[in-house]
Amino acid sequence: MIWTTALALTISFVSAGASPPPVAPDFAWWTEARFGMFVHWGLYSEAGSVWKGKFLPGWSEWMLNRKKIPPDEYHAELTPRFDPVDFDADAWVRAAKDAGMKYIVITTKHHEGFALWPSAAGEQDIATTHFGKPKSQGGRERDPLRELADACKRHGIKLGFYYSLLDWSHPDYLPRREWDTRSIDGAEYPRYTTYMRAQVKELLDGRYGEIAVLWGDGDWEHGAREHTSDEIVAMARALQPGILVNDRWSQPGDYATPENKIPDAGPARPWETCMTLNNSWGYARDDHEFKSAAAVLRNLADIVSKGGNYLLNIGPDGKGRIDPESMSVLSSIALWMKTHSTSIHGNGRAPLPVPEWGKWTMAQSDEGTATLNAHLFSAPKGGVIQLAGVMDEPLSIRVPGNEFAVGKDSLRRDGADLLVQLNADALEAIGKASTVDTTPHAVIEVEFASMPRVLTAPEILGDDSIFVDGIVLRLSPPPAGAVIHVTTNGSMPTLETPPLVRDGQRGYSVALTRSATVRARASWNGQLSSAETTRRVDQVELLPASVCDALGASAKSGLIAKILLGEFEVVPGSKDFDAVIDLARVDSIRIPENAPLDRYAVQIRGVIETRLPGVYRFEISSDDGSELWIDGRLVIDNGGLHGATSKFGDIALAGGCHEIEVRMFESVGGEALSLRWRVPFESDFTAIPAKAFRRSLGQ
Ligand code: JFZ
Repeated sequence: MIWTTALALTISFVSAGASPPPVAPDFAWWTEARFGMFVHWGLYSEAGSVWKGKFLPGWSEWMLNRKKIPPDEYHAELTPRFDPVDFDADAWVRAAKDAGMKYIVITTKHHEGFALWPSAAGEQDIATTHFGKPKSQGGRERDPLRELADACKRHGIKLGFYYSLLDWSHPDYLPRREWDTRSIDGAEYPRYTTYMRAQVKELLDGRYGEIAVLWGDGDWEHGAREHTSDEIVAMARALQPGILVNDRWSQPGDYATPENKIPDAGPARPWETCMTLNNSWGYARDDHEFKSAAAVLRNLADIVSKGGNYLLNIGPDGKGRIDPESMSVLSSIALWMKTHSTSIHGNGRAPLPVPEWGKWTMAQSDEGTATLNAHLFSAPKGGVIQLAGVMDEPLSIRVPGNEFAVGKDSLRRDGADLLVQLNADALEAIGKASTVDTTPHAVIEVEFASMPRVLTAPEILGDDSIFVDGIVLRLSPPPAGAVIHVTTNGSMPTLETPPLVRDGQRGYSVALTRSATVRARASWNGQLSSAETTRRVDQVELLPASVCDALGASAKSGLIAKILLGEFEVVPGSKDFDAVIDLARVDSIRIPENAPLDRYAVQIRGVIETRLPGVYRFEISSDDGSELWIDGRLVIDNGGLHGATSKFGDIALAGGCHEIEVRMFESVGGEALSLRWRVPFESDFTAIPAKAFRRSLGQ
């Protein structure tokens, strides 16, 4: 009977409404892909940025906005014209695939409010055009998303959907554009979000098969609360397990989306640069300023060398054709990819400094080999490529697509560095391909039997900068055969600095009991690593605490919140809230329920109780700016106008009660406020329990 009970227990546990755990995003295919095609296609494509006969340079998909066209007039003009009889999904997908693009993200609905598929939720969709109208009504009854989804499946290309939260046409979308004279009577933004959820559900409910990316956009006029972003994203993950959700749903999302720019250093989290091919996302008839294939491929190498993805845009015209200039660029990219795709797909950051002649990328094979790919935008000085700190000999060095390998006779060691002396043939091949902007760059592949040992500056793990009694700094182990040299008086380590001995328990570490400047270098084969690591750590006093029980019975739990209405660009000072008499009580650091949606500032004050003495790390996340003060000291300045941004700060606190004050402001659009802490001797952040907060000492 026990098993029955157990089974019953198991069943009861499972059937107790335990919701399935959210499915983690599937980054494997995306990271391997590195390169995708963005497609902006809608009614704007039929206009081609021409309105009443006049061409408007710039973003054609913004023409309604930039020409201040009443939405009804815009749709009345373009809906009857949109009939992409030349749309050939297989041609689009083949063009992407040949160019080495392994996924396609298409605008299913852009800000104009036109749905590219037959949507039961909406009025402005493909079914209102001749192209999408049912055959019974004389239409062609075609669904572009269906045709594209089928073509992607046939060719093994992943499909993603762009969806705009912003909608210039929907009667319930607010705010209206200022030239839009339609009455707002009866308009309800919450009803618009119901519509939005219904449309996203249509896109992801399986009718188009597997959808690998949900690319949100146009989230800046409202916040996550209003967008019901949590609900939409949860629905997406439930309908499409593994789906990737970007950072434009007024939430951080799964990855960042820098636009038309390549970050100087790749963000730590997954990221994807999206970029136009000319100056417009949507088809723009008279815009002929297309990037060259060489420029695109250098962007691609740059992005991959920083661990990112590249989503390159195509804007098909109103007939469904990819214009000849875009096709020409894609064909040149395809030609380069035939020989060099292995230096892009599955590649990422390489453990080498950025060279002056171009970029390094690196890939590892399933068999364990590792290949360093030198993307040569220009001929290296003296024909020499330096593999800084590479301690192992490569298996081969070759110029893909050329009949010769560069040859290992070209190799020589210079201390801890490997040098590849390119011979005349190699230089000639590279020279032809790399010195002019119109010709795609050359690549040299350096293959190793396994991940090569690289002599780099040891990493000082963690990022602690203050301590009370003592601190142990741990360092990353050196490559096999190398040693670490560490000084704690700020002097530069030399070969004469005694090597750091590995401690059985702590590994490579340095224990400190007073302030110090720690510097570390590695050495091998009598050579020091060119780079070094420096960390300053300061010994500090504990901030004394007030005795909590001095608060007595009057000390109620919770914090006091004040709301100040107004337009801010910086965090207001504490005294700015003195005039506010309405108090709210909150049980944590968050936006009070009674806060308006936009244009306000919040002050939250009270007492926080720390059980243990030691260094506390606080992390505040806010949109827009915020500050954290403890016992009158500024711990975090996360000020300024910005999207949801997190910052952390450290402070040494005695065990007991400390005064805490958080101030933040929200301008318009997204809003966010949260605070968490990492307590002494712990390694992770945790939520601050409500019982740690009390009203201020004075109340
Ligand atoms: C948005 C759209 O408005 C545009 O039409 C296009 O679809 C592009 C991919 O996305 O443009 C943006 C969105 C966000 C920023 C800049 C342009 N931003 O956050 O800086």
